[in-house]
Amino acid sequence: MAIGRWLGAAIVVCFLTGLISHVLQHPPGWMTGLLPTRPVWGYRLTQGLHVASGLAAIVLVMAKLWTVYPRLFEWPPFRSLAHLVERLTIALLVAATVFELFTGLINILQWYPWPFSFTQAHFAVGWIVAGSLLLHLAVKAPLIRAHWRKKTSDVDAADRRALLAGVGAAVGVVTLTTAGQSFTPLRAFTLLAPRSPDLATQGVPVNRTAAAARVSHASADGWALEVTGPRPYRITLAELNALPQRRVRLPIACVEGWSVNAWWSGVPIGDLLERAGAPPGSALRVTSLEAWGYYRVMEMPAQYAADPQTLLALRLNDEVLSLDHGYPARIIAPNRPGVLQTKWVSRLEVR
Ligand SMILES: Nc1nc2c(c(=O)[nH]1)N[C@H]1C(S)=C(S)[C@@H](COP(=O)(O)O)O[C@H]1N2
Ligand SMILES: [Mo]
Repeated sequence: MAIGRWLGAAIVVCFLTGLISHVLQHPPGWMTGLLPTRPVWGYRLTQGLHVASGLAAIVLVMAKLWTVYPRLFEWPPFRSLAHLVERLTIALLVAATVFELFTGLINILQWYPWPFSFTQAHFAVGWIVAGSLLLHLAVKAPLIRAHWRKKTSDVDAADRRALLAGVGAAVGVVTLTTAGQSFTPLRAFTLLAPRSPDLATQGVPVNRTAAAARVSHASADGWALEVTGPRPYRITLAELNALPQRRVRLPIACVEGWSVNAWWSGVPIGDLLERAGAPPGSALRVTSLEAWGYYRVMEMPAQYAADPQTLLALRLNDEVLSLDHGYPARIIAPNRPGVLQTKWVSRLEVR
């Protein structure tokens, strides 16, 4: 029961933070204008929790299945219609949860062995987990109520304590050795995190390298930013460097759970849009030099484009951006998923 409770809590946290991540990346039209730009670390927190609760749930699911294991092979398979329904909801819950945790885990390990789109499948099956968890709780409600009424627990209290301590320790170890990827005080313990922020250039890890995106110094040579709008223009790197610069401290928060704060400097996007004659409240489409990739084109709602902290960044931690971090220019905006912090920007289109 206790393991079930923890697992339930982990699933609820994972589901809600997953919803937040989905909405920030694919908002339904009516929500686009409502996405908040503050706190700047909002997505860093929710996505850190998403991955941490998912990793904890992996340990808890294994423990839970281990404690109920004999009942999975009960014979006869069902004794009544109610019993059959109960077992089917459990089968659905287990299958959907295992699918979510497994696809999530191998996604943060950057391994994509499946033919379907990870984000769509992971999002859809998340609803199945939530629905079947509610069904499971409804079916088990009488039992749960009886448990809460019972005063003292019975015979094998010592056994249960030992099991809970073991499971607690396992969850603790997994959390402690991975949470440092987003929670700086635990950075020293990130043994199991796939991308330690310390194995990074300019103090920030790199998910997709310039080589993987087929961007080279040669393709960035002779670069000029193209800005379309009522008064379209092109602007070179030297000209961008000559404009008033702003320096902000913002995190990169990857959907895969790692995140890190950094100093970014460059030209506020609002200044570049104003120069193109964009009316206030304009949204933006950003295109990358990269020839192919899911994140080549990015839509930026108006509130991010107008935010004084949203930059076309030219510098990272006071050095010129490395090619891997998006040289000659990249986007950095507050409270947005890493996938939307477009690197190697080549064009801004006022919408
Ligand atoms: N053009 C382009 N920009 C991109 C990506 C990409 O694949 N192509 N990856 C994004 C992802 S997933 C993340 S987490 C951030 C990471 O930025 P960094 O490599 O500078 O840490 O860049 C984003 N910008
Ligand atoms: Mo990312």
